Amino acid sequence: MKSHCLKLSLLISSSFLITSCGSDETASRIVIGTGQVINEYTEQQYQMPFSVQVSDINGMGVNNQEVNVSVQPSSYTKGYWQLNAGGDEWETVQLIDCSNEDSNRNGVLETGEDINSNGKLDPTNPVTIGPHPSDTPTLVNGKLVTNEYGSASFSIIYPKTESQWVTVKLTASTKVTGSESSDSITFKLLSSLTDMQSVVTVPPGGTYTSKYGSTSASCLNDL
Ligand SMILES: [Ca+2]
Ligand SMILES: [Ca+2]
Repeated sequence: MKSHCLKLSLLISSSFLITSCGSDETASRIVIGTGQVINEYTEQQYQMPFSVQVSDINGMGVNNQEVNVSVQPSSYTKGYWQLNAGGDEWETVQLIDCSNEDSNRNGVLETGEDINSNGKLDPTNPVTIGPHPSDTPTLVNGKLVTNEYGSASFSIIYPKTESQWVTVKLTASTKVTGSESSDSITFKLLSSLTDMQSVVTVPPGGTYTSKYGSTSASCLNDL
């Protein structure tokens, strides 16, 4: 009889442990990482690799966790390229940063959003999310799922012409037992060092000016 009671109490104890483990997972954390490396994806596009880590409050990686990644432009920059003082690298002269005109971020031009009066939303959303160039697990069929250590990798791809002229906000989020955790980083789309140092050719992207304007330090026009 005694031993029967003991078994029962062990069962209660183990079911309590399972509940406790679930609440640990609820307090998961997600962190975005990048090595700031810019690869040449095609002649016209760059690729920048990223990773995410999902862990519980004890720092243990959470396996098989689906992660959502999104990128939205937060601002654009007006300006132009010139050679630096040493003549060995392209550099930008940045006139002004202007907020994304799509204030409600729905991709639709609405009354009051076309601040520079050119008939369209600026900036365009120039970034697509794609697979990582070498790491696994990576994005497959639009889905990013962590490995046994809680890690997963992906990249962003964007036209060279947008590099230096658009700032984006990258957000990664995940849901564990109904609770969402997310991490965001905001950064200017970068150009590759190789293209910056190709001073015998044109600047990165092949144009000398920002497509959003290069002569007026005002967000009220596209000059
Ligand atoms: Ca809108
Ligand atoms: Ca506009």
